Amino acid sequence: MSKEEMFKELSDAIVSCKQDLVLAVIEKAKSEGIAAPEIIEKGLAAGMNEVGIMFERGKLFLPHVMMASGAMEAGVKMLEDDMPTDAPSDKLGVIVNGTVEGDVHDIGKSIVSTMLQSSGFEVHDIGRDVPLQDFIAKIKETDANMVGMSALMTTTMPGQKEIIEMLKEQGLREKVKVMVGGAPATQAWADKIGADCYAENASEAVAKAKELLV
Ligand code: HCB
Repeated sequence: MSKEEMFKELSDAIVSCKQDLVLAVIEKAKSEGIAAPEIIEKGLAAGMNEVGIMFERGKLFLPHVMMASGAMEAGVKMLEDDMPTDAPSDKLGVIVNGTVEGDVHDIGKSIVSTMLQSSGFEVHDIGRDVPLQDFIAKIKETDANMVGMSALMTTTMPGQKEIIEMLKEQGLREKVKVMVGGAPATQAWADKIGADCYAENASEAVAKAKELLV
């Protein structure tokens, strides 16, 4: 089976919520030497994106999305220990990453945290549905030089803007780089609210964090 066929099988297993099959295909992909980040992005996340499209078109309903999410989370967990450990001995930067208040979506945010961590950043993942002031508190507590904010809903995106305003009010904006992510975010949104960067996926989040901090 080619790499592409394996990614397709994995993506289809997510769409059909077959957790056992997801884990079996991951095992197969690992034994073929495929890197964990590639399995996550091209297999698992691709499947989850497909679920998103079908949900948006009304072709499947929330319980299905929840089951697919469960299969995705189990897959990511299985790959955690296989994330690359080519991190330099000195940390590249300190990043607080979380999903903004009112928003429980955290699959993508958690993948981003894992990938940033395995690339050499000290990451403080503060979870999902995080009160906006908690982002600021964590930035202060950890002396972070970057914040990543995830928002998956148009209704919660304004929280990203508010955090930027709070950073300005507290005199922290010059010191802390800001990254925004989540399906409805775009480069235009990042520009509009004055973020330093927008990351479409986890690999891009790592590349942009390196560009800004290293
Ligand atoms: Co949810 N949901 N959902 N949902 N959900 C969305 C987001 C909609 C777009 C679907 C739709 O209706 N079209 C929609 C939002 C519409 C809007 O904008 N207003 C929606 C809705 C409405 C809801 C509920 C309100 C549904 C309800 O209860 N009636 C409810 C939300 C309640 C709340 O938050 N208060 C809800 C619940 C759920 C779950 C629980 C069933 C489940 C989430 C499980 C979990 O996360 N633990 C869920 C899911 C899975 C989705 C979809 C189908 C997929 C999201 C996902 O995991 N994608 C999503 C549809 C979609 O996004 N198109 C749908 C896969 C990951 C890998 O992609 O985009 O999250 P990602 O992350 C990428 C990328 O954005 C970037 O890198 C990641 C990795 O590649 N990135 C960052 C993300 N965060 C970053 C942070 C950084 O610092 C940097 C980069």
